Amino acid sequence: MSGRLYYSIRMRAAENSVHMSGAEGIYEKGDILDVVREYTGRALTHEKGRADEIHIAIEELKEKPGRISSLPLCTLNATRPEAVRKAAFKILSSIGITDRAIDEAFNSLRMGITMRGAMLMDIEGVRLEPDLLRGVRVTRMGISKNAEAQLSKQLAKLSLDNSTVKEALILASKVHRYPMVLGELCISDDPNYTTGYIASRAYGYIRLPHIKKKGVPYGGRAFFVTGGEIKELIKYLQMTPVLIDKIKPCEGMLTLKEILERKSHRKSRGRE
Ligand code: WAQ
Ligand code: MG
Repeated sequence: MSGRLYYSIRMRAAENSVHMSGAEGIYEKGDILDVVREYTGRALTHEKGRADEIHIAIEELKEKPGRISSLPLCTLNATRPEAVRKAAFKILSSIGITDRAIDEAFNSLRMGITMRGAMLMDIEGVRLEPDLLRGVRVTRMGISKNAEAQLSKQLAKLSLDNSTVKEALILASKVHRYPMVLGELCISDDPNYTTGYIASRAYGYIRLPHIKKKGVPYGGRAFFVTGGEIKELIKYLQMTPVLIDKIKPCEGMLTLKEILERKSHRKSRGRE
């Protein structure tokens, strides 16, 4: 192992004190100046408006980032919102999450309150995070240059090579490394972005088109967790640096049936 230093660089921008955009990654020392320039540019030219406040944090990591693979990605082939929701239920309940918890997650994400972080929910739908308004922010994750190039190449074939998909996949790949996390439901808070996802180790990252109606300005994330120490989980999500350096396959559209069959294949191969 080399003694290279790594840095977590995080940006958040606001207009009139309202959060507008954010970005983060893990980088080597030689990249810092370029990344700061790129993040600043992003904040100044965001489609939602012009930031009047930009915060950039650069932090030397005291702990070497753990290297992990991305989750495999696919898109559920369904167009009717009702069918998409049903599929999400089927997939999440097959990994042990109760319908009650899934209902609770969907309902909370539709309440119209946008949290900064994610809800933590046990498999019965009971909320576990200490701050119910803020939720838990996942930070200190990134992707190596090589892996990012590979990911871009795979996503480009699916016309999905954009920062929304990449950042969500990177976040989910960190979250689902932790054995206590069984599954996740995510709906964007961007009114024009109607594709969400569910993620799990068992099935990977499954994009859900039409999970919300156009124009809805709120969304959120729910992590379904089981067993173990919540404090340790939160510490991992917030503090443990993780760097993606290997990309699992990114596929196009799959039907619910194909997705459900995948799980048994993965299992019988001893998974991943
Ligand atoms: N940690 C925990 N929760 C977060 C974080 C974070 N770092 N960032 C956002 N959230 C929560 C917060 O409640 C947001 O309102 C909500 O998630 C949605 O965040 O493959 O863009 O950044 O095409 O709007 C899905 C991509 C995009 C699907 C999700 O989420 C695809 C997205 P957003
Ligand atoms: Mg957003």
